[in-house]
Amino acid sequence: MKHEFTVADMTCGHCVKTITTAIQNKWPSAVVVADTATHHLSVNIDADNAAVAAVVTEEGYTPVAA
Ligand SMILES: [Cu+2]
Repeated sequence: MKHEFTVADMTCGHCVKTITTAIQNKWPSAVVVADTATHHLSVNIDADNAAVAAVVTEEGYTPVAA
């Protein structure tokens, strides 16, 4: 299942690495695609949308369902 978010405060490669690592620590098989230009985050994993958003929020970012 694909989860799409806009993360306005995901602005550089460091942000992408932090978010990707946190998601893959929780779901090792998650496919994460992030674009700092559009602030778009796509996470392909069989999990609850809110659970994915919570992991991103825990890292200090602000995901909005897109
Ligand atoms: Cu950054």
